Amino acid sequence: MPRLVIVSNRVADPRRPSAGGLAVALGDALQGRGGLWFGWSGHIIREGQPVEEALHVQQTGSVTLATVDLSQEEHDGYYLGYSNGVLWPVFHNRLDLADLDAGFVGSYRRVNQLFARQLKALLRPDDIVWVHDYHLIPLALELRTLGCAQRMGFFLHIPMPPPLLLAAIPQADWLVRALFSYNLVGFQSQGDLAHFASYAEVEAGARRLDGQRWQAYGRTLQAASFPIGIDVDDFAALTHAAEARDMYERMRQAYAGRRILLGVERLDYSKGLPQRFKAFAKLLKNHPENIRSTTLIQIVSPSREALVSYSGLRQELESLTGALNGDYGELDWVPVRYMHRNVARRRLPGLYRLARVALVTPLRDGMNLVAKEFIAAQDPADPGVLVLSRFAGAAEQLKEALLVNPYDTDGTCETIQQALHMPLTERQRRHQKLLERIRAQDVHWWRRTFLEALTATQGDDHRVALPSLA
Ligand code: ADQ
Repeated sequence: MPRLVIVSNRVADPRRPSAGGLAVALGDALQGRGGLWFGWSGHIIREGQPVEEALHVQQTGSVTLATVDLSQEEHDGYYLGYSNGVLWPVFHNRLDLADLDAGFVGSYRRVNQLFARQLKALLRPDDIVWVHDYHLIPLALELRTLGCAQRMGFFLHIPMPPPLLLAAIPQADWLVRALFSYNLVGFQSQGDLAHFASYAEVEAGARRLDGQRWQAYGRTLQAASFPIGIDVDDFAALTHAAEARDMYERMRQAYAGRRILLGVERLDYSKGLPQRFKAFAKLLKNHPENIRSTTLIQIVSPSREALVSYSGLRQELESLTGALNGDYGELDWVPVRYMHRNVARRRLPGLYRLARVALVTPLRDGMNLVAKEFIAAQDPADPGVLVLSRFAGAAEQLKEALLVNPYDTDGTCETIQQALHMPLTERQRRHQKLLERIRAQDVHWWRRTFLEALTATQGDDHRVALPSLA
């Protein structure tokens, strides 16, 4: 079996207890066949440090972890500037937040070239290369330019925007050309695939060969949807372990007799947090029986705080929390418990299990794994209800959730009320179906089907001319 090479912006040591489901699943694949995981170390090069010191290679069992340091300028332009200041907002439909003309693309391209040079030296001819996410769209293009002919696949973890939104990025054509340097491109949903196909055909003149293959720029590309999942059994086991049970018991006592609405996510404007708080305020106003009997627990993990759009959001949430608690709070009850920090991964399932309703209401999301973790952590005899945004990739699969439009605060408020009062038999029926769905397409299924499809892609002339940067 050929060696597997995974490339992602950050490299996780899969054996660390803090590693999430994705790191563990990718780590399993690497352990199983031997492999290399390559990415940014998370460190910035010290001033005056020689560049050749910036590659770190570490062997753990049959897996090699290779990481590269970046300079401050590279990090700011590639990571904060282009990846998170241009691609992230546009791909999440937030053109208004995108810094389109700040010139970050130069650093983005230089870091992808640096990764390509460093990685090329470590590659073997029959390796299979699997690149992850928007930070590294042009990596295959840069590797091909250096003469690398290995089979290469790319998975986009975030949504693909509609063609006319993508077209607003001055380098949109270059990005799509770069995708054609891969043999296989995977998206989270059919909707994302349709957006890509439409851009490729209408804007880039690609010819569709069949349901999954397109021809453009002298290359043939296969593209399909591979919805990512979680390790359901592992998450269910975590739910029954000591830390999660302890969390469940402590919270059950602290919130005795109250129904919990729960939100858990990174602090990000794509997650629809202000809209959620407003829907909750409406719930208290329009359905006052929830006063004193219902609490919203919102846990937000710190994220990308160097960007203004993120620090502004933090202030907005703190102000909404203050207003809600000031308007509705009682001496012995606060409507919103807001926490800006991480919860230990092993304790999180206890919180999911306690919640009567999970609010997963992003304005846009590639998939959303919190929705799937919530389902896996429920007691099948007395399960909670999932309120899910129709704009999360997960909504394509999780049809038995209560789907909402998070921009519609009245509609979301009424759906939360419905979730809080859903009869037990309906909760059980919906949960059983949702559990079947996340089991059928779990993270192992995702990894297997992607790698099988990549391995089966037809050979192509892997050397493409470097398209000029628009
Ligand atoms: P994210 O945007 O980070 O991922 P998500 O899929 O929800 O979003 O994954 C978040 C993970 O972090 C979950 O495992 C969750 O448990 C954990 N987490 C979040 N907040 C936490 C907190 N406060 N404390 C502890 N843990 C917390 C991107 C895309 C998604 C896509 C994934 C995977 O944006 O759409 O589903 O990649 O492809």
